[in-house]
Amino acid sequence: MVPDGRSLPGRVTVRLDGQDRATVAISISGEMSHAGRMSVVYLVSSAAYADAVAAGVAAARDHGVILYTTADSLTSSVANELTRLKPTRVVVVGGTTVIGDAVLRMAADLLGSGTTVERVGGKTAWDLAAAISARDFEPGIDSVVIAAAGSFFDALVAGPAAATLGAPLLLAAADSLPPATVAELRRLHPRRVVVVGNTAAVSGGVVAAIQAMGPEVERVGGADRYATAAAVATRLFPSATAVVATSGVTELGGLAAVPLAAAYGAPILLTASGDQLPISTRDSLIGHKPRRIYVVGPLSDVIGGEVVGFADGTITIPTEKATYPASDSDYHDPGELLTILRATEIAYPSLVHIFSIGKSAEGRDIWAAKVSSNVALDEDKPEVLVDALHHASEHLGVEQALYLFHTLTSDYATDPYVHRLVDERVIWIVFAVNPDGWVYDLSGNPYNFWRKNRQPNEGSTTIGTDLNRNYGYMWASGAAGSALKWSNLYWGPSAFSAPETRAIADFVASRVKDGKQRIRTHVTLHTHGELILYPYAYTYAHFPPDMKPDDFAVFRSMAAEMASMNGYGYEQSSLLFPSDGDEIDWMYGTYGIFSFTFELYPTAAAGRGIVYVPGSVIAKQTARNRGALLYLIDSAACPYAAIGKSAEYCPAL
Ligand code: 3K0
Ligand code: ZN
Repeated sequence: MVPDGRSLPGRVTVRLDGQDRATVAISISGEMSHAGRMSVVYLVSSAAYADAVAAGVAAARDHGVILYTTADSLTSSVANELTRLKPTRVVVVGGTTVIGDAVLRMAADLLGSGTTVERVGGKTAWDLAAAISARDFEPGIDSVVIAAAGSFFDALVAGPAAATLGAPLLLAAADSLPPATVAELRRLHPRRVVVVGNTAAVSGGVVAAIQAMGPEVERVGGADRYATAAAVATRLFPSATAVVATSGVTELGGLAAVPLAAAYGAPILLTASGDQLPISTRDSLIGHKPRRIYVVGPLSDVIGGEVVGFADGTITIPTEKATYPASDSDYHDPGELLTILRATEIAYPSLVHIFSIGKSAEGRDIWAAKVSSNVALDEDKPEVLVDALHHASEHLGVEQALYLFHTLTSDYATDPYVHRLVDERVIWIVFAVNPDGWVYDLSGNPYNFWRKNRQPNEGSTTIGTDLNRNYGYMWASGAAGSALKWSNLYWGPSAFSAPETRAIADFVASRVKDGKQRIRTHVTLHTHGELILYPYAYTYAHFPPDMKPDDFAVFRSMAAEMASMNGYGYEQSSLLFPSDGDEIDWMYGTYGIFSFTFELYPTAAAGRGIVYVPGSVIAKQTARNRGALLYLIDSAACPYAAIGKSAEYCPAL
C-alpha cells in the first residue's frame, strides 16, 4: 500500500480560512500571534493590495502582520484585531488615494499614544517597493530580489524568498526597469539580483539592464506562475519543512501569508481552481515532504480540491518513510532525488529537462532527465539511454545514474570531452525504473531485501514481478525466469505486464524518428559483480540467428574497452546466468541497440544475490565508471567504430 498523508506522523495542516482576503488576514494574524506578540501591523488596501506587494517583505522583516483595510475607514473586525494585538507601530502602505488619512486617524485614536502610526507612500507599485526598501536597507547588501509588478503571483512568491535572503523586493515592468527601481539598485549596489519569473514576466532585456549596473543576475522561473513558485521553493527553500499553499488565481490573503511563510522558513506554493493541483505544485509538495501545511484562503473551489485533500491526508504522498537510515545517509532517497533533479534543471535550463516516462504500479512517477545542449529542441543527434534500479535493492545504481547526471551538467563548462558529448549527443537517464520496490525496500529495518516491483499477483497473496524478466523479447521462453508468482524471478502474467517495463518500452519506441531508432547505445545499472554484460541472456550461443556476427564483435570490443577503464570483467550475459525477457536482449533484439548491463561494485566474492554496500563507497565506486560511461555515450555516433567498420556502417560520418 502506498501510505497516505493521514498516516504521516506529525503532519499538521493549518487552515487559515475566512470569507474574503480581509478575514483570512485576520486568521493569519491570529495564528502568528500564537508564536509571540506581533508589534507591527502593516495596513494594506484590500483593493490595491497588488501595489503593496513589497509590504509582505517588510512585515516579515519586522515580525509583523498584514491586515487589509478599505480606503476610508477601519472595519470593525480590523479594529478589533488591532485592539487585540496592541501593536507599537502601524504602517499604512500606499498613497492617500488608496488609504485615506481618516484611516490613520482612526488607528491612532483606537490605539492611543503607545502606538506610532505612519505611512509609506508611493504612487505605483515600484515606487512603493523602492520606498520600503529605502526605509529598511543600507548600501552594500548581498542580494536584491526583483519580480515584475505586472506578475503579481511571481512577486507574491518572491516575498518569502526575499525575506529568507535578507533582501528587499523591488519591482520591474515586463520590458523595462522603472526609474525608482533603477535608483534604488544604484543606491544599494548589491552583489547579486535574484529575478523571479520567466522571460515573459521579466524580459531578457531587463536582466541585461540589471547586469549592466554591476550585479550578477540569477533567474528563478518556470513555465507558468505555478512552476515559478515551485522553482523558488526548490532553489531557495531546499530543506523547508513547512509550506504555505494559497490560490494562484485570485489573491485571497496570500500577501498576508508572506510574513507567516517567512516566519516558518516556508515557500509559498500556488493552487489553481478545480480539483487538480498544478503539476509543479504537486511535485513540489511531494518533494518537500512538509510537516506543516498552511492552507491560506477560503476553502471554496478556488483553493483546489486536491490541496485540501493533500492537507487532509487523503492524497497519497509517495515519499513517506522512503528514507535511508542515518548510517547510509550518503544515499539519495526518492524525495532527495527529485529535489536534485528539479534543482539541476533550474540551474542548467538549456541542458537539462526533467520529465516522467510514466507511472509505476502504485502510481509513482518514473523520473527521467534529458541532457543535451538546446535541450528544448528535438535535434537529430545520436542518443544514449542509461537506466537504473530495475531491482529494488540495487541502490548503488541510482547513485551511479546521479553521478553521471552530475558529471554531464557540472563538468560541461570545464571539461571539453563532456562539453562535446553533451553538445553532440542526447543522453536520457532514467534514475529508478522501480520506484515502488525502492520505497518498499527502504521501509524495512533498514531494508527489505526486495527485488521485484510491487504489483499484486492475481489469484495469489504474493507481490511483484521481476522487471528484468518482463520485457517482450524471448519472454517466458524458459531459460531462467520463473512462472512461479512467489519467485524473485517471476516473469509476470504477460510480456510488459508491469507498467514500469511498459514505460521503458514506450519511451524507447518514442525515440524512433523517420523509421530510425535514435538510441544507439544503452546501459542498465545493476548490482553486483563488477561485470559488463552484453546480449544475449536467453541463450549461451554467441551467434543465434538474431545476433549479427559484426554486432557481436562490437559488443565484445566495446565491453573490453569499457572494462579496461573500470577494471570490471566482461562476458556474455548468459554466462553469469541465463535469463529471458531481460532488458538488454529486448533492446538489441528489437532495435539493434548496443545494450549493456553493468553489475556494479562489489565483486561476486561478496556473495550472490542482494548485497547492500555502505554509503561510504558511493563516491569512489561511481567515479570509477566515469570513463566507461562517457565512452558508451561517445560510441553512440557509430558503435561499429569499435571494430574499425565505421566507413561501412556509418558512411555519413
Ligand atoms: O542482463 C543481464 O544479464 C541482467 C543480469 C541481472 C538480472 O536481471 O538477473 N543480474 S542481477 O539481478 O543480479 N542484477
Ligand atoms: Zn539487478
